[in-house]
Amino acid sequence: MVEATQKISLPDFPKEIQADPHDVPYTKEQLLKFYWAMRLARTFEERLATLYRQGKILGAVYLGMGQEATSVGCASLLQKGDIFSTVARNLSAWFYVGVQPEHVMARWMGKDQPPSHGRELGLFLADLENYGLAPYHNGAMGSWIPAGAGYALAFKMRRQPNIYLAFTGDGATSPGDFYEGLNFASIHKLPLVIICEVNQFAYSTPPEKQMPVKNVVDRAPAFNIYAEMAFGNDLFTVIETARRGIEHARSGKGPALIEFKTFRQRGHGEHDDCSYVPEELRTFWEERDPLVMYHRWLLDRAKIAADEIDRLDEEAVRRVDAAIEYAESLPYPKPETVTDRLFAPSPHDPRPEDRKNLYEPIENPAIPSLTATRERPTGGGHF
Ligand SMILES: Cc1ncc(C[n+]2csc(CCOP(=O)(O)OP(=O)(O)O)c2C)c(N)n1
Ligand SMILES: [Mg+2]
Repeated sequence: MVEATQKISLPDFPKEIQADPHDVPYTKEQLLKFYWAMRLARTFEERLATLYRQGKILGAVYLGMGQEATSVGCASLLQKGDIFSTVARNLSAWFYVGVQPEHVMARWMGKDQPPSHGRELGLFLADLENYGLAPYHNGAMGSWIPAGAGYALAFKMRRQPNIYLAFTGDGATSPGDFYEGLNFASIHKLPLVIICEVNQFAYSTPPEKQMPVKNVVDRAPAFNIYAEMAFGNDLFTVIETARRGIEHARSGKGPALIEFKTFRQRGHGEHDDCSYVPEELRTFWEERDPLVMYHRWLLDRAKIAADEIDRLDEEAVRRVDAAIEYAESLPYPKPETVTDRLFAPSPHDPRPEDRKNLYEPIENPAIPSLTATRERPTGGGHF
């Protein structure tokens, strides 16, 4: 842990978005679409934090507040057929591509809804068919990098002009999967783009305690790949930086590692009080809140009328209210379906008529059934 009194060095990032509105190639509708995804995610997560404290969420809650510009900027560059995977901090990317808040809220509440039917909460959205989001692999940090290399290999073998974009954290650049995945992707020149959000912590560990190099891009020479680093809270800096990496990968030149410096405004999860975050660091980054910076840029530089933006703010509150109402109205999955869709049929499965004779019913199960969650004020474990 960093001692609160320790002297910290802060980067030289501006408090304002730099782009000149005349140089930005977007219509007003597009500018407001960026804002909407960021705003909706922020409002959603603020409410989610409250719902967690009210015991209405099953399991732990992980939020991406403060990292919305990286998510939205990168998601805006995806093309049809591209696949991306997210970890805990990319809700605004999901909203940008059209995921509905009702759907995400129902997942956090563990309700009986496709595709997971309460099996996996809101942390990892997996919906390949509708949104091009990869089916989530597992919770092992960095596992999405070799898995992403596999998707990218499939694109290459099929001569499909698509990329696999994996959002990842700074902590996830230390486990072995990161090295194996990027090594393989580089050798085969695969269209894999890693967006690494350096949000200053992995749990409570700052980068200097888990990396022998200063920046994640310093790891890139080991793979001989394209790498670039930029400020992650300026939406247009994100878009321009990520665009170069994505074009590199899409044009068949091999993987790209893009590092964005940003800040995790909340704890690792909502169970974490962040007492290890030095005040000076928090203040520095909160003065560079990506949503606030973009809001100011829209008003002051792009001259968007305040009431147009206010309307979106109000609409976000309404959408989140509706999402909560919808999610609360759904049932929990039935306990007897607990193993449904978990196992593929096997030729060695017992015949249905033999099944009941194999095991005695369990009288006092060690793991309470899903119905018992009602008695638990807060659920689940943390990881
Ligand atoms: C291989 C492995 N080791 C440890 C963990 C436990 N774990 C989950 S998230 C996390 C920290 C992730 O930090 P980072 O990659 O920086 O992402 P962030 O949470 O900051 O977005 C750890 C250590 C894990 N899931 N997998
Ligand atoms: Mg991190």
